[in-house]
Amino acid sequence: MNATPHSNPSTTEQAVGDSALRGDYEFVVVSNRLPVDRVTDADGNPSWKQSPGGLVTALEPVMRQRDGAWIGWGGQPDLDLEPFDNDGIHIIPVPLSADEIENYYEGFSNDTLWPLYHDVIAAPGFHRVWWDSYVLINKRFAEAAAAASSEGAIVWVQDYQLQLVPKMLRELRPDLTIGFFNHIPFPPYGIFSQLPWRLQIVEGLLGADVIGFQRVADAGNFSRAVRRLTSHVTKNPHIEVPVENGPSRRVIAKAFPISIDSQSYEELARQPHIQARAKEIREGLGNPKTVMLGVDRLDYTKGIGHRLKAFGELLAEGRIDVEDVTLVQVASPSRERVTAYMQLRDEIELTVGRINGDFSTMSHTAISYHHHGYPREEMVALYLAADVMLVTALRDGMNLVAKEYCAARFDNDGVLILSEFTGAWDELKRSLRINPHDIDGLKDAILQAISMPRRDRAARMRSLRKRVLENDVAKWSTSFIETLGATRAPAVHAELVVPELDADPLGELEWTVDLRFDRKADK
Ligand code: GDG
Repeated sequence: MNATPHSNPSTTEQAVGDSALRGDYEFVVVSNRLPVDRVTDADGNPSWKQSPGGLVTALEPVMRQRDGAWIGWGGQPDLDLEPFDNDGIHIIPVPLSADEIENYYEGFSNDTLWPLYHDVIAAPGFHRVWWDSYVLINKRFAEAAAAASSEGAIVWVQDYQLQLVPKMLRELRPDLTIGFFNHIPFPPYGIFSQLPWRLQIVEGLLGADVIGFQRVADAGNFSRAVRRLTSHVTKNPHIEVPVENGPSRRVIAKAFPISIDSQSYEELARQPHIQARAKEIREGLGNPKTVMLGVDRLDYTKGIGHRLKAFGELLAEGRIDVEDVTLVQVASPSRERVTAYMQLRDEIELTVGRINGDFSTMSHTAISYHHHGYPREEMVALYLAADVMLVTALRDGMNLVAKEYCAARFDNDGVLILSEFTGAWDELKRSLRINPHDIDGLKDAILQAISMPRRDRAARMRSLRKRVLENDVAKWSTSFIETLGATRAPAVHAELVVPELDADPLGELEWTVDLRFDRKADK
């Protein structure tokens, strides 16, 4: 079948109950970005390259087993393409015009919701034209999902760009089982209540049968928002949503902490050429005693400035020496058309320049700064090369980098410094916990990490790795899909067991969850 995913959005209401809105797919994933990239060869011929990050690796077996489709935007303006098959997954592109990208994606998603949901670290913009565009595009995605899904199908909607889709989709297709997963934090009510459209967002999400969050605290924040904005009865993890002329619907809102394809990171790290590359990286840095590493999208939520401040002060106070300690900072380009991100880049690069100007020597650079994206193999080599991993986010839904570092360290070495404001902190308690706002505390943690004896490092890393290897992304998706399945008839639930996750032994995975959902859109 070739469902047309982007019929005129204004036809949504007319389409309700329309039998034409039926597709062939039993399992449908809806995300802002497709899990494939459009690449053009030397002759200008376009083709699609799968970019399987953790999520697609986890969902691929379910997709294949259950006739799955993936709905999302192709990453470029005005890409109005027919659905196609790619590596066993049916891809349904949703087009966005340049104006829609500006208003729905860069505007409402990345300049309203993103800062609001991350503790207003930056000031959110509230603009009615952005909101109107968000509603319109959510409708378009909902229509595409309605058109693709078979009778009684399961639809799993991903992330904050699509919070209205569950309700819109339920109105179009009451027969579907709908899940939603929020990859970023859900803010406390005092912050969420600033949003002029807070009720619409809550109602949008409540269209789902299961709403998944990264942390228990996020699920709690959502339930509190429901209580403040509606009269629905909530009893953790259930929310009773009244239905006109019928029994109420029971929605589940709870934490499903996301993870990574842990085994594939370990397998990559065990490859001799990656270990050789790690050695080469250290040599290139002048073989300092300690290599510290930060890997982040260049985003104001990641606390990159806080980490630079702590590092710069330690150098200035002579508590560390540039000959002994180097900080490698990978700041991958992100949302480069959003003003707050342009300003952040200027600030970070100014700080890096100052620290390097003040402290670097001819043979040793204080901060090795890289504003690039790297292939996954290079990331793993960096993880292996780093004695200390710095995760200093001011607020982060999960933070996969922290988990990737642990998964890669099969040698049970390396120290993870981890912000308590990440979802990962809930699980990785044997890391060195920091509050990134406490610069003195952060400096102490850096010194503690640098001087930690091998035995302590090994004991901590062993425990961190156990956690990350046991709770991988396959377990995450299985647990979510089973919970979703359990909201349906038992017979259907029985079919929903997710088969073994296929690892990626060749390590050809280049981009990750983030890059699919978000970062690639910047290109
Ligand atoms: C959102 C939430 C949540 C980064 N640079 C490169 C590269 N990366 C990869 C990392 C990691 C991913 O991007 C970033 O994931 P994070 O979890 O650290 O952060 P966000 O991008 O903000 O992701 C977050 C996540 O969604 C999943 O739910 O954990 O809280 O904000 O995998 O390795 N990968 C490659 N080259 C790079 O240069 N290959």
